[in-house]
Amino acid sequence: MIDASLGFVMAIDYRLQSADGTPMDHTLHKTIHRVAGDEATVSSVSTHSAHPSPPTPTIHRSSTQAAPPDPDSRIIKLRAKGIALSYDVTEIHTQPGEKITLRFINASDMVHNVVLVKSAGDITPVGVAAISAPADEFVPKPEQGRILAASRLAYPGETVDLSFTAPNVGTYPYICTFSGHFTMMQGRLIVAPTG
Ligand SMILES: [Cu+2]
Repeated sequence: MIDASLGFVMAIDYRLQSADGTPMDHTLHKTIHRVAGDEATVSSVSTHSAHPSPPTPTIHRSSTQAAPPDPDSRIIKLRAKGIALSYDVTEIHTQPGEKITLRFINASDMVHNVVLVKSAGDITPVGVAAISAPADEFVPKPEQGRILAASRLAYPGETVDLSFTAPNVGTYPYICTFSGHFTMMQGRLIVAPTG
């Protein structure tokens, strides 16, 4: 199984057994890929039953290029660093209708994204569903109704732009939906009336 487009390096299957030696009917499957001109990076880890073996989840990169940021938009930079599951900017203030480009600079060692959701109550449903949506870059289609805007995945060293128009007055969380990061990796967009 070699996926050249993802720079596949190697795959390791671990047979798991419990502490008392009882074999478990699961295999931990780890694949290591090389990402765009970079060192090898563990890009997917999954567990699955050995009988029968389902297809290994694979992260697909979007083939369509993101639209360039609106030249009239205000660019706000966000960063992630090291192994911290956090954005360096966790509160952004704006007014309804303002055009905004969140420029996410991934200076960390992990894959992240930025997803703007409609309310605090949407964080968990979107974040949990995202774990099962690696094929959609961790932006779950069944929960689109809770999502206002979503960036593509930013691999370590990448910068991605997310452009949108600020919605009505309110508070809108932004989260990373890459495999389980949503519980910690959060910020909020606060839209207040003009003046
Ligand atoms: Cu993340």
